[in-house]
Amino acid sequence: MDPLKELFKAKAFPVRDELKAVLKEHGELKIADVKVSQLIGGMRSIKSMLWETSLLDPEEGIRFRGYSIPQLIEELPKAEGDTEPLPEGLFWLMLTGDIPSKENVTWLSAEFERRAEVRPEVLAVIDACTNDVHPMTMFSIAVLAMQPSSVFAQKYDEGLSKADYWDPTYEDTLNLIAKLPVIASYIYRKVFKNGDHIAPKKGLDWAANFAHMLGFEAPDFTSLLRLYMTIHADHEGGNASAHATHLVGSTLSDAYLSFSGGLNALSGPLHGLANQEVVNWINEMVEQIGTKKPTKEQIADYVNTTLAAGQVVPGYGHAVLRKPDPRFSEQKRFSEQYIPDDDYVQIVWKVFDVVPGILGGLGKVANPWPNVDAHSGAILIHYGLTEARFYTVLFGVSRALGVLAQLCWSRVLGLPLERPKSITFENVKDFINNNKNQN
Ligand code: CMX
Repeated sequence: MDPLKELFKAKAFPVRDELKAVLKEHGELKIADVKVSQLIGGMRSIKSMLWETSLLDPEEGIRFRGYSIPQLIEELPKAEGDTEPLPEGLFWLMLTGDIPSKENVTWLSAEFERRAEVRPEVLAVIDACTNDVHPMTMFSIAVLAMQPSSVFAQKYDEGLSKADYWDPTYEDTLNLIAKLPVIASYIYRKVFKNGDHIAPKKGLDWAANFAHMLGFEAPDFTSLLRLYMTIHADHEGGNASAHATHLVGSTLSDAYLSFSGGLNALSGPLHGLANQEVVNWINEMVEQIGTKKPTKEQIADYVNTTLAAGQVVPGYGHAVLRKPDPRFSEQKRFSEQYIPDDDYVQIVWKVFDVVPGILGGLGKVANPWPNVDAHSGAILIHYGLTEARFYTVLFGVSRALGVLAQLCWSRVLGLPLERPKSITFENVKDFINNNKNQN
């Protein structure tokens, strides 16, 4: 058994036993009530799911296994000469709860390299898509096209004990994460670089190889991608991509089917597609105002036009966060360090100065602050990755780390089929009337 699998098993088995005992002894203890506003309003904040890999605090932002993003930047192993963390380290942490050593992540980089080969049939499926198919749709299709190689699906067909579900899920997880940069860069080069593909290079870490296959060799871009892949990886279980992966996975669909479900959720403009929308929105603003150096007043006018048209300001607001997203702040920190004078970055910072005041003034927006998607496009544009339609694919590659680490946990803990209860509007009104009569 490989060292990561061994450690995961050693960590997870006692939790599995403890979970069973807790369920037996405290299963009837009430943890939350549900309000009518939550039932109608997208189940906001209802505690109804286990998610081991990270936890989101409305004020503090995300913590991965208890570590905030600044702590991760400090403590996760780095590549030689880089100050940004290796995403392999975060995956190790999410799966085991331990900060890995440099040797651990070097092993994992090599393991991803060993598992990275993609079958030609899968690439042929991508090639069969016309270039007007959105890159996220192609990405999801390609993940589904890899499903026949699911170890879990094969073992399940052969007859697999429930106690062993976690083992082939771990294998699928590592295989899938290893292949995603190959698939994603294949899509990028097909759609935007005339199909001029770049073969993977031996001996690189996961994100560095991804940067190489995309066609970006500048060391600063590689650092950026390591940071990007780390900070987008997980955002607890309730967000749409995580929850969709979890929901599909709860039916014992394998990692490929489950993750494709997650990608489809990430493709919506209220979720991951917002990183594309932010850039489109800024481009339209620049075109309309006629300058790459708009004043704050000009930006404010443009924001008001967006709102007056009944549209949202992309990159702002969040269902849980009530402060600027630490993932936004981390990208701002990177930009201040590497590219402070970039025009696009300057616009993003000016938008940050203007938008919270306007959204806050509406009186209905729960969180007027920027989220992760407000900043990412500006940095990518600086380094020459200008094709906004591709941005959510980058988010998706990173998101795999979190949702698939969790899928391993869901399998080892034996989490059951998800089946919440829906009721009709008639039921809600009956409930309200009964409640009135009782008071
Ligand atoms: N611009 C304009 N209006 C906004 C807004 C924004 N950025 N954010 C919220 N609102 C509005 C909502 O549309 C809603 O209006 P109505 O009552 O008229 O329907 C009202 O404020 C209340 O919404 P909320 O409780 O503050 O926010 P929700 O939890 O319902 O939605 C989110 C959260 C992210 C969908 C919303 O803030 C939004 O649409 N933001 C823009 C899209 C975006 O950046 N999404 C990316 C999120 C991060 C990610 O998942 O990647």
